[in-house]
Amino acid sequence: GARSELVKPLPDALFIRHGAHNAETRLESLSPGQLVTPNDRFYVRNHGPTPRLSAAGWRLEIHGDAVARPVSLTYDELVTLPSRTITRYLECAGNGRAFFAELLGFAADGDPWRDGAYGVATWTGVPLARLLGLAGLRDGAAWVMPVGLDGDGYARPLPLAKAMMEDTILAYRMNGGPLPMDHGFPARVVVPGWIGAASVKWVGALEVSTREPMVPANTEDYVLLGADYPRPPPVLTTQVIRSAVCMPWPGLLPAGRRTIYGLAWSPFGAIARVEVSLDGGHNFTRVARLIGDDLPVAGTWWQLELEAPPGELSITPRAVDEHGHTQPPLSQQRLNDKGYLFAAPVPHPIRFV
Ligand code: MTE
Ligand code: MO
Repeated sequence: GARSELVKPLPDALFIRHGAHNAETRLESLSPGQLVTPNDRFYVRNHGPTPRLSAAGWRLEIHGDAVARPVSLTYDELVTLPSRTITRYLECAGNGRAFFAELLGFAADGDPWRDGAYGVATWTGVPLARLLGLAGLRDGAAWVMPVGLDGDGYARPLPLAKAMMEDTILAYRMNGGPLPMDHGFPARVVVPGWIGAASVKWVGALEVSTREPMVPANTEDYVLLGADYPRPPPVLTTQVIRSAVCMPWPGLLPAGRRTIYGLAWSPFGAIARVEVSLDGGHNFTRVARLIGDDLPVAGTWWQLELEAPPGELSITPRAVDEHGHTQPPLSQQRLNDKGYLFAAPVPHPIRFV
């Protein structure tokens, strides 16, 4: 029979599926206070089926017109280079797309992800800067394009300055084990703070060039298209600061004294505060308590105690980070045809019975 397009099981209790090879985490299935998302619950966003690669047959080719001497590394060679371990989030640029339609009546193209195309992991890998150093950069080197070994060779160029940052790594471990197949085994790029599309999985090559390579992921997808934007369209880079209530949609709870849990995250740093509105996002009168780790470019759990009478109530969190960035009001949410970067606070409906 046909085998599944993904390797890991996707039980309905843990995931909302979007087609055959995409699934978002049900945030309510996570443990409040435990920031790192277990691998078996981490969202998967693939442009096709997961390729099943072996470490033994794998090579990393570092080449291109801006490389001094092309390099080919085996898996064993990669994992013996000095490594760096970081805890950072990944989030799909389309996370929250469902809310363009639900809250603004704007039909955006693409899967209607809610809040669960977000996950935090502890990644171990080799900084791209070190790998590029092995090959040597020529004058004029300006772009590094990690190329995936999946179907069409998904690839997306990174400006050299971002590739050279110490936290931009070629990761081969996730949460203490080898990178799972669906998350890019044997090795993937992790570009903290940037849209998930930059963190290329199943990397087989790093192509270093003087000119920006033009590929679907920086011309048609992961760009801002629409009436508000110029042509050629701006290419997406950094994510937006966001927050979520971790409950089914809508939530259902017994009336009375309850604790509501949620997550908040920022691509710029740690979360400083989570404010909460109980009137649909007009007045943010409450401040949530942050619980567990609050890590820069990863996120934090928060909780809010409330006394709820029977009836409908919406809970709207709004994150503020250590640099003062916050979520724009819904009235300032910019629209784009593909529904990227939904940033406004989301009123999460709960029925208390
Ligand atoms: N890399 C390859 N090779 N192929 C892909 O389809 N999808 C990208 C990125 N890297 C993708 C890829 C997108 S759009 C996202 S959001 C992240 O991987 C998702 O990473 P995850 O599946 O590990 O959560
Ligand atoms: Mo994505």
